[in-house]
Amino acid sequence: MLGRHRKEAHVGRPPNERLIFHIDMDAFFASVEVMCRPKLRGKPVIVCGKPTTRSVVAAASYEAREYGIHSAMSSVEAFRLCPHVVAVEGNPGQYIYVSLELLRIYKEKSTIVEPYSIDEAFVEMTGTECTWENCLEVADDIKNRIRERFPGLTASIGIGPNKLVAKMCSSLDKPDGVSIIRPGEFGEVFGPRPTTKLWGVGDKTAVALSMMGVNTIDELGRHPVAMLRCRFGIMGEILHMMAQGRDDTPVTPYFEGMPVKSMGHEHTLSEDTWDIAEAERVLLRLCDQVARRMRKKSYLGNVISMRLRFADFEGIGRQRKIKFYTDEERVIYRVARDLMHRHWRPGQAIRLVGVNCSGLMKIPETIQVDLFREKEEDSHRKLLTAIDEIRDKYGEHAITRARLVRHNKRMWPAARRVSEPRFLRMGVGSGERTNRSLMAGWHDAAPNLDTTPLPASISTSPFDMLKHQDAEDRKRKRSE
Ligand code: TTP
Ligand code: MG
Ligand code: MG
Repeated sequence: MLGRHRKEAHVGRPPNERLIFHIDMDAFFASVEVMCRPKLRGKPVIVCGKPTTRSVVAAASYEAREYGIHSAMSSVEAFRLCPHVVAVEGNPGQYIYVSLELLRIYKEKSTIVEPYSIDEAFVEMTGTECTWENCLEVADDIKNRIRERFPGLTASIGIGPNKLVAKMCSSLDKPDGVSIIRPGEFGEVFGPRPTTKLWGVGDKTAVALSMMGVNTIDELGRHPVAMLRCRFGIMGEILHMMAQGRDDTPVTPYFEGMPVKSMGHEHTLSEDTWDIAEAERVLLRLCDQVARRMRKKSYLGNVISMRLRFADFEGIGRQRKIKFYTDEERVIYRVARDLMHRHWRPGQAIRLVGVNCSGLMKIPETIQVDLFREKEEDSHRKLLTAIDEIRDKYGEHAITRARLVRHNKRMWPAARRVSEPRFLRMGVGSGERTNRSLMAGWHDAAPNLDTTPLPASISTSPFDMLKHQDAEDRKRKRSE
């Protein structure tokens, strides 16, 4: 009844029965890294935050798992189990990019897509062209689209009449499998399994259940609900329902309400200026505000627009699509500044400067959790988080860029400057040291760290992409 081979038609089900896919990528971080470094294909690979002696395995390729390596194990233990395992440092920006692109692929099949974690999503197929009869073909099509977009990436798909069943089903045939549990089949498949296999049941609950004589999912589903309620409160009722494969929670798309299309700021200068450096400073401040708003609202964008209005009230607006999503002012600024330099002509007095970011994607909370856990490793990200926190606490003007502080050397002696990016603290605590240590960098490489540069064609961290884009711009300029 399970497995990718089952093609028999589903008969006799009410047409309005729910049909839900749960899609989980296989060895997600490790597979993305292998995709970027094809020579690692077929090798045991682990992805660590930073491959120091204290780091932990975030993801292990299926080849590494054959040695007993798994997520959350220390990298020291992983090297002990498999001395030739290749450790790769994680690239959070890359995983988020792939994750958001995967959601786009799923959205081609249904408008109702709920991201559940950085590599998982529920897709509500009820009411779409996907039916119990053709769901295997639809699942194969999704897998093919993923492979076409990201060579080498595979997903495992669980198909069921609700989220619980679909979720539990997707892990039955990993990697690269499709499993179906039709209405009424849950007990047959999961009934004999221990209660810990029920989604959300941890060791503690399993022990408490075991003390009541409940060891399997089947036993839990048949246990008097009143006794479960008495022991676990409302959770007891939910456990009882779950053990019978019942779940009526909706697939909740991460976008509720009207989607925000863009975020931008404009500023009319107090006096028109012919000085492009002055306009740049205004632009930088605007980029800072836009990026801050995007981070606050959990948006990433990939279309950056710049607008200028001149003293004669004529104006220009130019935009550029970049190849990755960002919420960082340094990226927005570099693109907007380049647009400004390309389209402003000396002699044009600038009256207004504006910047806007569109092509927005909401970062689902579930992804964000992973994002920031990983991104804490990234010093610039840490700095942005610190700055956001300072502004949340002390107001928007508590901290600014050195460039935006007008030539007041007495106020900002050299000893107090932080190298790059040049943020200066203003009037709060003793954060300079914090910033310095965030900038300190990291040098403790593990022996098997793979340092092959990523091919330019692969979307990677925003800055590699930006370099790539700059190179393309230079090429274009030369040919113009
Ligand atoms: P998972 O989907 O749990 O694992 P996976 O995709 O690596 O492997 P599987 O084929 O079994 O699904 O998690 C997705 C990613 O989340 C994973 O690649 C790395 C990250 N992660 C961590 O950073 N820490 C963890 O403890 C776990 C479990 C995952
Ligand atoms: Mg996974
Ligand atoms: Mg997962």
